[in-house]
Amino acid sequence: MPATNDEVARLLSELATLTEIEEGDPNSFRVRAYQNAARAVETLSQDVGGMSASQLAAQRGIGKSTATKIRQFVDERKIDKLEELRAKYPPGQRELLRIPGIGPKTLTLLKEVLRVEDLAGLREAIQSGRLAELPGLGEKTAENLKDAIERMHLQSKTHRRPIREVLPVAEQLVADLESLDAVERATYAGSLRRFRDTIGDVDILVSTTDPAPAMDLLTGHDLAHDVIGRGPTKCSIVTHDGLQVDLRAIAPESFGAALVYFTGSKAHNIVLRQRAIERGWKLSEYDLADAETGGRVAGATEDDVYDALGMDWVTPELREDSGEIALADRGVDDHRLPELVEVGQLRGDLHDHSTWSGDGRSTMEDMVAAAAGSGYAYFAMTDHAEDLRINGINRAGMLEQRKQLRALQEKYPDMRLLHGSELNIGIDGSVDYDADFLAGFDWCVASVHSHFRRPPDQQTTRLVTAMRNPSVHAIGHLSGRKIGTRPGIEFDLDVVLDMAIETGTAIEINSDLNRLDATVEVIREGARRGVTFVISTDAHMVKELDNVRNGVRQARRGGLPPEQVANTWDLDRFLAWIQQQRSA
Ligand code: DGT
Ligand code: CA
Ligand code: CA
Ligand code: ZN
Repeated sequence: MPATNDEVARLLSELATLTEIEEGDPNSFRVRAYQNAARAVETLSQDVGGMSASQLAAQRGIGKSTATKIRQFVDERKIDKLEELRAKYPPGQRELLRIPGIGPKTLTLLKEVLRVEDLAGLREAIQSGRLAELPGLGEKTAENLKDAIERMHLQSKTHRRPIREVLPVAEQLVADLESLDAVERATYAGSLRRFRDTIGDVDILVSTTDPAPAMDLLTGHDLAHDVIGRGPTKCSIVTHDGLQVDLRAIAPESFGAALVYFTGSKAHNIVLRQRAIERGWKLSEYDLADAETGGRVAGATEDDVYDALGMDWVTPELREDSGEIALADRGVDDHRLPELVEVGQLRGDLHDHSTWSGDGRSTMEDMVAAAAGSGYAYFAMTDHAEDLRINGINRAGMLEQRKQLRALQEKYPDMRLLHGSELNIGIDGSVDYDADFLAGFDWCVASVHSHFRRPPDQQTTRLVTAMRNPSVHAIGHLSGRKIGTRPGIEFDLDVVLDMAIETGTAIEINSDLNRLDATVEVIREGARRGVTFVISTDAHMVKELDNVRNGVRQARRGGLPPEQVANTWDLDRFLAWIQQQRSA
């Protein structure tokens, strides 16, 4: 398995995190060097696997010593320094860093003075009052930590982590397993396949008649910190940062039944099993079979299983027992699962950044070229507006960017380039620039980037005011949440969705895995009321244009049909809709 750039970037980030713990200083030279290198590798257009140490070191952001480490990983699939740090800071201890208020310094203090090396130890130290006695901590800090632990649900054994941290790992393991000759098919199941915001553990299934190579691969994988169980057809590992991965080998004739079983949800499965019983059958992870004779009814594919149960196949994103069963049931009159939006239906991306705003990582030219490569019919460049202090573009900058984008348009006769901006919704609902200047943009997304902790009625007014602005075509990442780290703003959903319909403003489904915003609840309700959505990437570099597949899965969880996604519309209809919004 050749090392991929993403994989190397992740290892370098891990190295940065561990070095930060080791040195107790986020600004240490080494920490910065690893972070810069991770970013450089992420945006590299060549494969690191084919580059020599000196070629690597010649890249901006990659130093000589880091280049050597990357080469070592490419050649040996390990980095000595990383192994050393991983051994020193096991998953239980690293987990403590997730708790707001615990940085590298406190972590070291906890370990050296109190011998606290995991969550259980920390809770004990808070409980017994030992923590409050630590120099520089005190009662107040102990109380805050206790609160933080509760708020993050870290107190339960089933501590969940944001999908952002899990999906890339699962995708890599699945790709590695799939590359084995003995494996016919590998896929992840469970909550990840249902695309939940947070994930307990990863469940991977492989279809094979020869399980050993797959078991060997996972238990010996360089992501595995510890093997917590291994049998002939089943094994479990814990990764270096504490994520559990379960692997099950399934005989091909049972693969469909196993996929249904392990995808869940539990609630969805219970209803399926009930339907099987009503028919005199038994549904298990092996097959759907006659309850008396054991004769097999179905099992090889999910389609077969649902079909035998008198149902249409249900997309994994909907398997939550929240109405999908009745919609899939062929025994119900007028049953019909909604037609759900698919990646291939999207004709444009409407929220994209470039190096024109400070946090963009690819040039406008590269972003546009990549979008054209995806076959899009339209593409909006929406760099940050001036009110965003660190990153925003002032008027002169915007006009210059517009000029350059118009010039670029000539190279792309088949893709309409829209000059836009991501505006900032101020505390009172106002946005950047003035009405005249705003009218010069082709397309604007407006988003909340500040003041997250105001009362709901104030946030509702804020959103409604922004929607009334004729230059605002869509509201970006509606809640502003960051999954697992920042709760979103609270607002009155009824009022906001009514206003979306009244003003014709679209609600964005942001494809960034950190965000996945609008939330499923918003999409579900918006789909029901006929609100128009857009699915956008909010890409800050070329690679992130691919994130659209995540936004689509989020939309599918909310049951959203393509008709209600404005960027599935053809160019003419899309442009006519923008015009209409302006004049409304
Ligand atoms: P998670 O890991 O907590 O994010 O959520 P899931 O849904 O991945 O749950 P997990 O890992 O416990 O189990 C994976 C799937 O396996 C689950 O969605 C349904 C199925 N499953 C697990 N345990 C049971 C069970 O006791 N009964 C039934 N019917 N299904 C189960
Ligand atoms: Ca799971
Ligand atoms: Ca599991
Ligand atoms: Zn953005």
